[in-house]
Amino acid sequence: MIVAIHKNVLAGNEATAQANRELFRRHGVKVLNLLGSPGAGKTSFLEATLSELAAQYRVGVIEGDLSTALDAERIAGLGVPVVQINTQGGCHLDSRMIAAVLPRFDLASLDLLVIENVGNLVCPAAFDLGEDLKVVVLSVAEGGDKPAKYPRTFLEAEAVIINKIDLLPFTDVDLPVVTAELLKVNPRLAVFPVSCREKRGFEPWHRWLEERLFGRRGEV
Ligand SMILES: Nc1nc2c(ncn2[C@@H]2O[C@H](COP(=O)(O)OP(=O)(O)OP(=O)(O)O)[C@@H](O)[C@H]2O)c(=O)[nH]1
Ligand SMILES: [Mg+2]
Repeated sequence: MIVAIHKNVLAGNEATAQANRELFRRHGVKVLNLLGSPGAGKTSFLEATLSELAAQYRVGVIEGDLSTALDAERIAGLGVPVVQINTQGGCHLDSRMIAAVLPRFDLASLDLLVIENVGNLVCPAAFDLGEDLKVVVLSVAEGGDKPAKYPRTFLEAEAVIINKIDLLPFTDVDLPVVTAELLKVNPRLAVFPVSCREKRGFEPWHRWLEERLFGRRGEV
């Protein structure tokens, strides 16, 4: 019984995700779904990425959180159009929440829409939003066992950002080991170690993203 209800929820989600995807395709908007644990550095990573990308591409952002507009306020500070969704306790965004806020964007004037999902390594991976790709932010402060313990999220993703590498000396995480763990779970992953705090490691990520979404090589 419970399993059947769960399936219905996902089936309903999938239909709206497809409608979102078709809308994005019609307007030529690429969509990135950003996942990761609470505090992994998703918003910090987005701020650092946007400070480069927003000069070249027209970007919009949807922020997902249980409550507050704190992340949206940070993104708005960059002059990027942003809408905050509060899930009122819900542990993930779903495609209907996204569909409900899309009229607040002029999609025709966007190249890229980034959706920062609710901080959670489990639930968001099960809900297609209509995005082109999922990227996970994993911080070294979380420990190196997270890929093995939460495989679904890493299986769904195309890239993983290993954030907070400035903190490596204070953790027991070894960068080559955690990278190998990630690739054991999903050999297709592109892996980018960065420090948002020290603003390093971003260039390969920017080049990869541009190539993946816009099919071009070059500086972003
Ligand atoms: N040392 C260090 N701290 C970082 C780095 N990136 C982010 N932080 C800090 O980590 C904390 C959480 O960062 P956020 O960007 O808010 O994380 P988040 O994943 O968006 O958090 P939620 O949206 O609440 O899930 C903040 O105090 C950041 O300043 C980093 O590269 N190094
Ligand atoms: Mg955030």
